[in-house]
Amino acid sequence: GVLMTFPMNSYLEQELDKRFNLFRMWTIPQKTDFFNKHSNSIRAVVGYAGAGADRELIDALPALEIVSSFSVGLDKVDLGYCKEKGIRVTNTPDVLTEDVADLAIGLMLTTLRGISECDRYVRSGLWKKGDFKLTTKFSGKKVGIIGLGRIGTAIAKRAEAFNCPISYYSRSEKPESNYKYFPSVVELASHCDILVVACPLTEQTRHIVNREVLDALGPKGFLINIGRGPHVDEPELVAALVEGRIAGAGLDVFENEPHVPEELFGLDNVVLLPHVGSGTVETRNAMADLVIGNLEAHFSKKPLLTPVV
Ligand code: 8YV
Repeated sequence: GVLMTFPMNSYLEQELDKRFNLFRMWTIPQKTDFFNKHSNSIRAVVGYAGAGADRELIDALPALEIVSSFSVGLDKVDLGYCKEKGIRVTNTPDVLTEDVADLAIGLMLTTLRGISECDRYVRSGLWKKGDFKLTTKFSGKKVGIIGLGRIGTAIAKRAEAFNCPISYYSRSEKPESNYKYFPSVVELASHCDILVVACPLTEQTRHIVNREVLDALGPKGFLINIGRGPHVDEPELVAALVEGRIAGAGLDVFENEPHVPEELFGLDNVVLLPHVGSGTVETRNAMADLVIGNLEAHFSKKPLLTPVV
């Protein structure tokens, strides 16, 4: 049996249903009865960015062998506990890199050039009353990236085409990279115009963007987050935006999704997206194929395609 934690993708659900005895967690009213009856037959969990496999779920499934996540980020999977218990874990890297990097550039352009606000301006008939205000140029702005992994590097490559000087923060300097390295996020923030969060969420990176970082970014600086909401101290971000201590923000992720702080709804220098970094038909299909490929490899005792644990 395979347990899916949430209706994350209908193609994935349909393909899992064809191949396995599929249990849908969101349709189970009485969890205790369900686990009493089926826990010994569930050998795999399919989770995603919103609902993975925590210690409680793992403990409820004594026959669990593998967690195959429909996401690259594994912050909702207890990796240490899986390792300890010999449970394999896979994710969906690479296939979503281009989409997430494309969206990061889209957020930069939309935020600096006010594209969403322009659209609202036209629709509400305001254009007839006068021209739109001037905005901020994107090409040539200094882009600082937190996390120079697959996604961070793809963002850097795209931003280079806009003549943006690139710098980055990561745990250690990447000798193979020509981009400028800063050993702290505060230094990175004070030397860039656009700060981009593109690292995995771990205990070390939780609230990596705090008040000090936002103040280093400053009143002309923009924050772009395509990582995870908890990378940013959200009440501090809201305060910085409301008080004009930073210039604007483009956000695809939030601390408590789908809850978005309502103070942001009235701000035109903020662009708010509903966690759609990997949200194209092409990429979600490729992610689903990778989830299934990993499960099939595991059950036929072949090497996993994208193993993490
Ligand atoms: C989500 C993501 O998984 O890959 C990640 O880490 O955050 C996204 O791709 C997506 O919401 C899946 O439903």
